Amino acid sequence: MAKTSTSEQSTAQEIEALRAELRHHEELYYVYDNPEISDADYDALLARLQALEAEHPELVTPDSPTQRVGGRPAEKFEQYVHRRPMLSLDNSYNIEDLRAFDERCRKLADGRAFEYVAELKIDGLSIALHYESGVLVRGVTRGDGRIGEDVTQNARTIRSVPLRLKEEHKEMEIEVRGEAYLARKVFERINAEREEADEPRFANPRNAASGTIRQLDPKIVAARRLDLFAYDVLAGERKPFDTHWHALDWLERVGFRVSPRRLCPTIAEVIAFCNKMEAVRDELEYEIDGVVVKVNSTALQDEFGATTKSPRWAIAYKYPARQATTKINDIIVQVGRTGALTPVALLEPVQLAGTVVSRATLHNEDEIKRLGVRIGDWVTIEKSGEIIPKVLNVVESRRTGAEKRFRMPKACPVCGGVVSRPEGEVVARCVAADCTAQLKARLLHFASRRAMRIEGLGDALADQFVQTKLVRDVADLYTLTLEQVAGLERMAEKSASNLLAQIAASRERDLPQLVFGLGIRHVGERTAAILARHFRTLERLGAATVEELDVIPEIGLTVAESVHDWFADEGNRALCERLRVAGVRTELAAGAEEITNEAFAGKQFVLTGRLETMTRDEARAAIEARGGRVTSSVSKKTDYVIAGEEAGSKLDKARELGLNVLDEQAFKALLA
Ligand code: 3B8
Repeated sequence: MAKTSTSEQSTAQEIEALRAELRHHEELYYVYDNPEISDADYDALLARLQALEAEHPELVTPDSPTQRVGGRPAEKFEQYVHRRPMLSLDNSYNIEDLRAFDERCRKLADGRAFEYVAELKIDGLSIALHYESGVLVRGVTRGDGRIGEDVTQNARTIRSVPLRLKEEHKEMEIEVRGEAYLARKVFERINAEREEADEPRFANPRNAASGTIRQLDPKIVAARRLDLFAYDVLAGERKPFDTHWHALDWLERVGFRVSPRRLCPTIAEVIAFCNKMEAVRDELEYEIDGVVVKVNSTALQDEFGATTKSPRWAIAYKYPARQATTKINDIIVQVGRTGALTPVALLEPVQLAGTVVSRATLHNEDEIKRLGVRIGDWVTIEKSGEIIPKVLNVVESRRTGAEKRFRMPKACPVCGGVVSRPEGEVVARCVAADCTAQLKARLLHFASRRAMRIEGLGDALADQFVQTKLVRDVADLYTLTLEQVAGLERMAEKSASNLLAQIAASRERDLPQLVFGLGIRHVGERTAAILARHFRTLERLGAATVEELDVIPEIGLTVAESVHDWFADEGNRALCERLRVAGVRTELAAGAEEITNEAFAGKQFVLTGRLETMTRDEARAAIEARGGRVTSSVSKKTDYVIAGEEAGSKLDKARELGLNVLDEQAFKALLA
């Protein structure tokens, strides 16, 4: 071995120690949803490791946590032939189908006893992960089942995919198969960001996940936060465990996430599991489209074999989709804060998955063309994880001929300004600089809960501010006087002074909220937080070059350019300066200034059910502001479970574990 100096040795040691620490925290976070340290502390450790690896490129290994942030974009994906084809599952849509599957299996088993494993069917896409001596060496999509695409770089960005197995298997080469997916929350964030960026929305989390894994730029993939549930293990072409149940246990042991499952001696138990999971389906953080039922014994699996398409030892039991049929009474056009015109269908109110739906977004002109929707049409609508349902298709058979075609307006429906839709873009925009609809939308965004949280600044008030020209940009809010506000229609002095107090209080919001509130294109809540934490002051963020922005993990070139362009604008710079002069905090709040509260500091909270007096985000913010953490699943480590109305399985689990359960009133008391 070459001579190495002691300092090099100690660097190598520090690198290994950092990696071990990061792996430990990744597992707590991504597999157990139970972090011990803050995101900022994690980022600091990762940054230290990145710095050391940059100085010592020879010490970089493929299983280092730094490899998750995404390297250079690929030109294209190489094809890869699966050693054992990745088949797809046969579907069944009702209990009779399940019983028929059971009959077939029992015939094939010819009197021998066997069990089933029922597990959740995650609505994502299947990928294969290859490990050699415990290290991830390759990730491949299912493709057509025989040939997939090599997406190794992208697979590495998935935090719930261990880059190194915690325990090696006696086989040198192991293939783990699993379902990559996007959590509902992440899906909604991505679609919000895409809307902001004028990119077409993804129809559902599955499409979004599949578009993401096939992204050539791994940085974008890293920012999208895919997740994975493992569901199978192979060693070459063989299954290395005697039962599927043992395989799943092993997967969990070596660092994978495995979805909720049950060992079922009879098909009746399988059916009970299907029904139970259907009832809690909406509470899950990810979309499922059913339950997968598998014969447990791998010897029997091999014996039953497969058709060219699907294995005979497994079946997917699919839940009914949440769809409804209703009529489009009208199509209106809304103007967003970037001037984007969004057509919205006003529906004949209809019951769908527990709520009454009366609006559905049509997204843009191309979408209306694609669907062929007309005013007066009967349509099928679907609600997935999103709050706003979407139109799936037109029920052509119900057309009467009285339906009217819809045309996007040539002028802004609010200010009458010019509408432009540049070549190649899907979104039409009002380009008037003084469009009141845009200004109003900007004000509402700035004042919204996730931004500067100015309570009481709602739709009607924003309208008046804009109409009376009292407010021409968000900085004007901070110079409003009591006389001006009290002088507005239907505004009592008391409400006016309340509003001014709210505006004054918003000066103290932290930098991430301000950056988000500015409404820079492509900068959603998460990106705003990354930028704020990186630059720490608005001034430094505003002075950053495209290159400086682009090198930040998770910030891609589009965002970098958008941020740079925004701050390059004279008017926007002046706006920032006026906000600063008005006393708005433009620096990241130091850790010491956080309010900590004995009852909260270092404690873990889980929120479940609906609170009457605050939203989930507000409750989370209140807990975090006092030094507590909010996690999504209940475990022994949970200190408090806050249970609102209609609390579900989390509350049951909390009671089972004997945890502290607080109702809303008790929680408020604790906060106070
Ligand atoms: C055999 C077993 C395909 C699948 C399988 O959560 C096969 O097991 C498969 F040919 O696609 N979406 C799962 C999921 C998917 C599959 C599976 N198990 N849990 C899923």
